[in-house]
This record gives sequence, C-alpha cells and structure tokens, in this order.
Amino acid sequence: QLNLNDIQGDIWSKGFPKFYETYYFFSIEPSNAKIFAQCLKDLPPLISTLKKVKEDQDRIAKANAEAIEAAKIKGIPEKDVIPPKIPISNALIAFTSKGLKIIPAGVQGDLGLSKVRNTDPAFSNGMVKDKDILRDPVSDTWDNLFQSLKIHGMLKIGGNSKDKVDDHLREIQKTLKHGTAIVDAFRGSPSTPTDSRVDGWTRPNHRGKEHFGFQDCISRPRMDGIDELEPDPDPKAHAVVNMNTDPKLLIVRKNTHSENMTSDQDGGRPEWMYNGSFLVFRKLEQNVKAFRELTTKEWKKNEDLYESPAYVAAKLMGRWESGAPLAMPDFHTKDSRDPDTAKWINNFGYQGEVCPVAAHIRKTNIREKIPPNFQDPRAERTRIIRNGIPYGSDYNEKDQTDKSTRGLLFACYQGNIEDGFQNMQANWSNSRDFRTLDAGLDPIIGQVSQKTKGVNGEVETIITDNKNGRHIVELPQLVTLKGGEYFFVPSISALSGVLSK
Ligand code: N7H
Repeated sequence: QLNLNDIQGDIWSKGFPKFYETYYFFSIEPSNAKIFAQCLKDLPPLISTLKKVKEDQDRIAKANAEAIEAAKIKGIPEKDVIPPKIPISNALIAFTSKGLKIIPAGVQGDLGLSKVRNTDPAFSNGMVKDKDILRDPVSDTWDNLFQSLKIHGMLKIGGNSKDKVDDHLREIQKTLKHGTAIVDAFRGSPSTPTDSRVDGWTRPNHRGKEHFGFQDCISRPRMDGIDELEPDPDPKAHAVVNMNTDPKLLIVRKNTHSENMTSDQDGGRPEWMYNGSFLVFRKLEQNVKAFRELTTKEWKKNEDLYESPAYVAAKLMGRWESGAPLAMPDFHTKDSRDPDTAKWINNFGYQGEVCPVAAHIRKTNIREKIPPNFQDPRAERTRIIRNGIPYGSDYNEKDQTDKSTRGLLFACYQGNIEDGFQNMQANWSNSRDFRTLDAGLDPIIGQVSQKTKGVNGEVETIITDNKNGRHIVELPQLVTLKGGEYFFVPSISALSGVLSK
C-alpha cells in the first residue's frame, strides 16, 4: 500500500497540476550545514505530499467538468472551454549525492552513503560523470549552472500562475535561510540573477503539446493505490506491456531492485530512502525549424509513400501530433491529426514495422514480446514516470531574425536510475542496433559519440513501411542537451527525521 502522506506529490502519473513551473537549484553552505539541517525540520508543511496533490488534481477535474457542463447548456463546444484557473501551487525538494554528503547526517554516516555508492552508482557519481555512458556533450553545450558541479539540491514548484509559484519559492527560500544556509548554485554576473532558476510553462495556445507539436504526457506507468488502473492489455492490440506498474520500479521500497544488490533482501538501500524516488532532470533544447525542414524534405523525397510532412513526423515519433498511435490499424495511413478520441489511447502494441522500430515511443517502451536475439535483463524494469514541462516561447516561422530558444524541461522518476532513464537513453535510444540490426537512432533523443559524430552512417535513423521497405533518414541535431543532474527525492518523514539531525 502506498503511504500517500509520506511520498512527495509529483511522483505519480499525473503529478503537480500546473500551467507554470520553476526548477530552482541551490548549494548548501558547508559552514552552515547544521543550520540547514535544522531548517529542514520546518520544511514539510511547504512540501506537497501525494495525498495533497491528488486532492488538488481531483478538485481541478471537478471544476473542469462543471465548466464543461455549464458551457454545454450555453451551447459552447467543449474544445472552446477555458479550464478554470484555481490558485494552487505545489513543491518538491530533492538532493544530489553531493548535497547529502554535506549535511550532518551524511558526514556522520547516518545516511549510509557508502552503501548507496554501491547500489546507485549513477546517482552517487552525478550526471557529468555519466557522460561517456550517455554520450552527453557536456563541455560543448551545457549551461554553466550544470557544469559548475555546485548543485546540492533542487526545488521543483508547479502552480497555476507564475505569481503563485514565485510566492511559494520565496517562502521556502526564507525557511531554508537563503543567503545563510543555502545560496544560488550558480551566479554568472550580477546582471543575470536568475542563473540558478529554470522556468517552464504550458504553451498558452497549445496546451498539452510540446514544441515539435505533439500531444505529450499520454503514456505513463500507473500505480495501484493512486491511479486509475488501465484495463489488461488487449491481446488483439499485441500489447504485452501492461502500463500498470509495480510501484517498486518507481519508488524506493523494501524490495526495490538494485543491480548491485548486497547481501540483504531489500536491494541494499538504507531504510531512510524508502518512499523516496530518483529524479533525473535534463534541459533539452528543441530545434523546431530543423524538425519542420526534415519532415518536409523527407516527404518531398518520397511523396508517393508519405502523404504529408505530418506523416513523416508520425513515423519519427510513433504517434501522430494528436497522440493517435501510428501502430494501430485505424491510424496507419490517414492523417489522424485531430480525432479527440485518439489522444489517450495507450492500450496498443507493435507488430511489423508500420511504426518504425526506431520511433521515439517504440525505443523508449518495448510493448511487445522481446525477440530472443535482444538480450536485455533490465528490459522489464525499464519504467519511468515523466513529469516535465516545455520552456521558451513558441517558434515563429515568419520571424527569421528571432534568436530565442525553446525546449523541454525533462523530469522523470524511477526506483533505480540504471534500470530506468540510463538504460533507456544509453542502451535503447542511442543504439543503432536496438532490437534489430541497424534500426537506427531514436530520432528525437538518440545521441552519438562525439568522436564518431559526422562519420558516415552514425547520425541516421530508419523509417519503415510494411509495403515499401526501409528509408534512411539523415538526422540533423533536433534536440541538444543543455545540462542536467541526478537527484534523490526523500520521503517527508526522512526530511523531518534523519536528514534534519
Ligand atoms: Fe519522450 N515529444 O514531446 O516530442 N516523448 N520526449 N523522452 N518519451 C513521448 O506517450 C519528447 C525524452 C519517453 O510508453 C511522446 O506521452 C521530446 C527522454 C517515454 O509509449 C512525445 C523530448 C526520455 C515515452 C515525446 C523527449 C523520453 C515518451 C509521446 C526531448 C527518456 C512513453 C507522448 C526534447 C530517456 C513511451 C506520450 C510509451 C513519449 C517527446 C525526451 C522517454 C510526444 C520532444 C529524454 C518513456
């Protein structure tokens, strides 16, 4: 049974309700680490539990349903109803392994960090040290904040407006004695005081859609005890992966798996980590112009095969912009951009290559029987909950002088980084030979080694068609990593207990 009062509230399929979100990165002043630990005792009322966030989500769903009902009476169609903005904000706190080492409980050994070093090497080393495994271009493209190696903790605050989020952040900063116990993790020059803060917001005129234009946040693992569970996979839909997921894969529990399990049965992790989760943050810049040019170019090359640039885009993603899965027979060929009902379909699997093996969603979730030649002992455990948000203004095709940037603040939770994000990014998305030889890179997030970049055949993906075979697509840089970090999100009881000792 999930303890909804002890788990932080963003760690489930719906997460924080939000139009606006900030990620604030801080350092703990080593000389004031004791003061910081004492401040943590007063923090829980400002941090949201799963119970509180679920109540907020339920309240919003009820208000939305009422607004739709009222509109119906006036003859206003559902799609024109503006969701009511209820003044809500929620906060989460997370620590890097560096941060945990500085606080008294870490220094005194109460956190058992030497054990954690064995069970969770990626978290213990930090994301920069994972650059060879992930093929991350750290020094070339990363923002100074993430290269600075000064991040000890992060606050993730989501709400219905920027004002509400700002107020909540100020209140937490006051409680954590900003300026004394914590300071901004990175400060460039005095003229850029927000270097330690990264903000995102839902696109005002395209709510729910990320910058390439796709409906996002459809497919998410559901947990018993908080989520409405999905029906069993439909055998006709060839789905073998059930999206109802054992919470142990997402939240650290007694038997959460760790590859480096020590003698005890509980994955070797110290007990204070139970009800916590590992959070991976990545700031991913999206080149919308390059994406549009690529889909148009490929469509022009094969106009007889691909009916529109939108169809090429669907081949790269595995879903149409509307969210309709390309793999489902109803959506194979006709442009399924807008059918309302298509959006939330998740009970499907893959057969053949109508949806290319390299498509982003097929690379990141194997929904079919794993072929015998594809050996991956982690495959069944590679599950994450994604709760990110877009950042930046919309791309404006008409303004060629505009130098502004945009992308996704990617955040995901899992019970083990090696099984979750790391396996997905390093061994699935980055691999040319994923599942079948020469399947090609994941066109959205696949990364090549800096050494082989530009060498023929490296930066390619393959789009396929059951009738007409394989087409090689040379990929421009569609997504650029601007930085990121690994965090641990402790339980509420750990915050006011061992961490504040
Ligand atoms: Fe991806 N996108 O918005 O275009 N992703 N993603 N992702 N992603 C998904 O099913 C996108 C990234 C996963 O169960 C959809 O919710 C973009 C990383 C997983 O079928 C869309 C970026 C990782 C799924 C996008 C990005 C993942 C998924 C379809 C970067 C992990 C569910 C909507 C800029 C390493 C797969 C949906 C399933 C779906 C987009 C990043 C993982 C539209 C633009 C870094 C597990």
